[in-house]
Amino acid sequence: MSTSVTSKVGDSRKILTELPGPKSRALHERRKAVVSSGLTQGFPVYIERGDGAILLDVDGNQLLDLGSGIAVTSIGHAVSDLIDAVSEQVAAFTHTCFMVTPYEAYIEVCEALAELTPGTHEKTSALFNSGSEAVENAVKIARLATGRAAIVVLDHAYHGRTNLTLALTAKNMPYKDRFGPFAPEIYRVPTSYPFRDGLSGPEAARRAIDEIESQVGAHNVAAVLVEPIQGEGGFIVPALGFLPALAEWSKANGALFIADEIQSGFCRTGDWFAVDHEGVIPDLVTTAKGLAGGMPLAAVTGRAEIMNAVHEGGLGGTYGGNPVAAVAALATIKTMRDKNLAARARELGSTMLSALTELQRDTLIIGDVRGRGAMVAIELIEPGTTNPNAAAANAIVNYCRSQGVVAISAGTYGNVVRLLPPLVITDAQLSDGLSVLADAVRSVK
Ligand code: PLZ
Repeated sequence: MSTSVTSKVGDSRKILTELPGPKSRALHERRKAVVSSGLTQGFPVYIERGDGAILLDVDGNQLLDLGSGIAVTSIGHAVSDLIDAVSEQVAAFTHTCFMVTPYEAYIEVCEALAELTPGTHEKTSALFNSGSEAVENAVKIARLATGRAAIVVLDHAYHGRTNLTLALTAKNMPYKDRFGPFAPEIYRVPTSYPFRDGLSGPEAARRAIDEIESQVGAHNVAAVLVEPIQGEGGFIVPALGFLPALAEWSKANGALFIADEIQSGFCRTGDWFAVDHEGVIPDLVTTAKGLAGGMPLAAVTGRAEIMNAVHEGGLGGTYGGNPVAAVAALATIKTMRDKNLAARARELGSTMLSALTELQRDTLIIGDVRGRGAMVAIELIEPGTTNPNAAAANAIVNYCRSQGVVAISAGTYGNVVRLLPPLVITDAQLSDGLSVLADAVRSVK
């Protein structure tokens, strides 16, 4: 391992070699011999250190991070409070298994989740390692608590890659193809996708509810599971009124309303949670990613009577709520509070949305600019149509990467470029990133 403790990370993008540079290319060759080619290759620039919104690669290039490792490092890279908390915990003990001999940090994380998630009702949580695991457990809990089997999910949904969560995820390639058979009793209904359906929130909700009632039967539904802003599906922001109507329908019909806030939660959209925007109070909330600043931690949080309906021993796992990840979450939440990162996300959002809306006027390939807070995207189309233009999205992402800007694509049709900067990105860094993105869009015009 060649990481040098003396290497420093600057505060702006600086490219010294072609990208990927020679050391990254050599690592990539080594990788090919031993890492399964089933993993996405992404941007094969190998990282040595990070600081704030800058990543230093093994060739000494300083990259601007506009992806936060898919909405994970919202507080930025190398945050001293998190480093201190994790280092102290590693020195104290790394693991006991909470089910064998417990420790305080797990309780503190659950206290924070009870306080921060929507609603003032009594809540309890269970902690896990990945977003997929949290979603799987939310489904288990919902079925047990309601005594019903059917889970309703939306078109364009992404909920994970394990077998049950693949059944919940919509997109075939690359996620589901030939990995089935998938778990039964999952029903998919239309989402609210204003750019493509032109429906108001209540109209889109009516369309979804009609399908649930006619094709599933309200009394069979254990839960309606939604991402309040769909992430991998293309940063689809539902029309106002859609989420409240689905939540109300669920309540009226004895079904649980589950918000998957794994990508949209923890200040990303300018509130602690994306559902806060419309005052929706879910029965269960799944969280991960931004929760622990890069350490693997996920949670299901919900109404105490639902969460506690499970028999003792029904929930668990060796590592869930690992103490190192738990203290990382506490440091992350403290940083979000101290720096008021929800407010910063709103500022970043207004800067990004106005720059991208202006860019849209100069080009025929941006069909839609959308997002909330620091979860913003452009949807690329073939000029004069609404046909998805995945080639343009790929070209834009590749151009950004060639300039040392880490951008990522999304979308059922692969035609969305999404921006998920660390919430601590500076104005100068963001404006640099947006100008590279503008050049990228113009380069494919
Ligand atoms: N729910 C809303 O966004 C993870 C997936 C990347 P895990 N999204 C990134 C990829 O290609 O695998 C995600 C999400 C929402 C659930 C998950 C799953 O979280 O921690 O990846 O299991």
